[in-house]
Amino acid sequence: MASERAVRGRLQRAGQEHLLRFCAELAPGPRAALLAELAELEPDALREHCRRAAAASARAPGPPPFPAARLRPLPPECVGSASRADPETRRRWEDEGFRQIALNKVAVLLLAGGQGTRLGVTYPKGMYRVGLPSQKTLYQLQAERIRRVEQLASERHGSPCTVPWYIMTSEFTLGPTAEFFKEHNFFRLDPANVVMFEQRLLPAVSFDGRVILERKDKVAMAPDGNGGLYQALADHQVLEDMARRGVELVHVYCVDNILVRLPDPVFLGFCVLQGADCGAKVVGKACPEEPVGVVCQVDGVPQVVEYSEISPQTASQRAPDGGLLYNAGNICNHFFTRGFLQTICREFEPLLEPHVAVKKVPYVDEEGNLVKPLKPNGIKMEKFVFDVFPFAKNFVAFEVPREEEFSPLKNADSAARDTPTTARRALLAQHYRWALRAGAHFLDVHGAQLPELPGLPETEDPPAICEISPLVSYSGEGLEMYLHEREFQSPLILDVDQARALLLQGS
Ligand code: UD2
Repeated sequence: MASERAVRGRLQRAGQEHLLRFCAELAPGPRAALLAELAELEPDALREHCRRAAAASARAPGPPPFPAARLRPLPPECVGSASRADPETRRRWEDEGFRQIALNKVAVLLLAGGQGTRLGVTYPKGMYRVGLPSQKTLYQLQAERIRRVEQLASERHGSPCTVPWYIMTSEFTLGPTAEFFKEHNFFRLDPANVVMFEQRLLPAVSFDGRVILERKDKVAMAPDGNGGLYQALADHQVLEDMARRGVELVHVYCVDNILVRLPDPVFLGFCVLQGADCGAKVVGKACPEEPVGVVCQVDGVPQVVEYSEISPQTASQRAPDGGLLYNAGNICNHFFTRGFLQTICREFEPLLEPHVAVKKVPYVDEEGNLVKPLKPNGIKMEKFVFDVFPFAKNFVAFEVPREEEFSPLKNADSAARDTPTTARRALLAQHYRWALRAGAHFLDVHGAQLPELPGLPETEDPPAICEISPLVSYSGEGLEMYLHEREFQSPLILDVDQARALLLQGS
């Protein structure tokens, strides 16, 4: 156990001795917990962390770090498009992606260490149900997509294959996520192919450079951002695990996009055939103020400028065709080769500059009272997953249609956008479109045919409820054999059993 004397010495070195001010009055259990937590903080790194935070707060709010003069849109030669490519090219990309998957060279990596503060839930976002008829959670949808892609790749290439699923968690999400997967029998994936690992936490710091105590016996800690990925990969030898499995290509994504395609053979194939070491999927931005980063060039090098770091004027700039000049919206969906990740972890991770977020951080005051501040009082420092893009030798972006691939769950239903309702509608509208395309007819209670989608998928429910299990179709493929020239009434829940029943009826 860490002795108070040793811990005090380390904190003095870091200039943070105030963290022990309630230590003497704590019961033995909480006291030991506090000392253990403080003993983990490396004094020189802590001193530097606090210095940087205080310096950043002195600059805040300051001008955006990326003035317009440094920015350019991406050059067209490094951007591919799923919707504008001709069918033959698209098929080539998809074939290549499936080939790599069938060779067991592909892994997916989920960033799931965030705290879901905006959504306002106390459990990991992946466990959230948006109210689908099947009651599936985000984690279950993702697990089933992985299983379906494994099946499709195996069928195409005639041998079984595996897509390992790496899940980065944090202290806040690891326990409940691991428990949830066990409770659900890993959604019938082999647990040996689901690898969870934990990112680090960093202390929140006041504007004058002092680490904040959240309780008398607890430091206010927060995950070190989704760019904590690179440190976490090194901490837990994850790249070595990938190497042992023969994984060469890694499809990284964030937890809250209900439409996420993972792994996506088309995106993977495009990146591989372009010889890319690093890539990002993008969608056209919905409006200038949409909270997504923009993928662009900064000083001639590919980078993402985060929504919190771009000025409203730059975000609203128009291109000659009238569209947004910075229109390539980042959807936190990235491609990396294992070699690229290795180079980042070995050489460049220490060069990644943390970003500063000014937040309201609950704290104990000098008298030991718990305070929930009404105004921001602290700084959290985070690294961003995309900050490695400037180190790529061959960066590509891949544009995909929003209605097929992006509907994030960020906010509670009281907000106007990116809510459980908009996410549910986006998925059900997509499945309704797929069913119509496969030749299904939906009838109302009087037997009259229901129309195609009348409005924007985010603002209205589709005319009929249709939910298709990812185990039956991953991206709308193969539905004709169940649905062609058949009539249905709402709701149509096309799960594996229903699909089998429809096949039997048809034969
Ligand atoms: C992210 C992107 C933003 C845009 C948007 C689209 C980053 C830094 N920003 O913004 O550019 O693409 O998504 O939806 O990628 N996470 C961790 N550890 C952490 C913090 C976050 O794993 O310490 C995960 C989190 O669980 C989620 C993902 O990273 O899966 C994105 O995090 P977020 O929802 O906080 O990011 P957001 O919406 O601000």
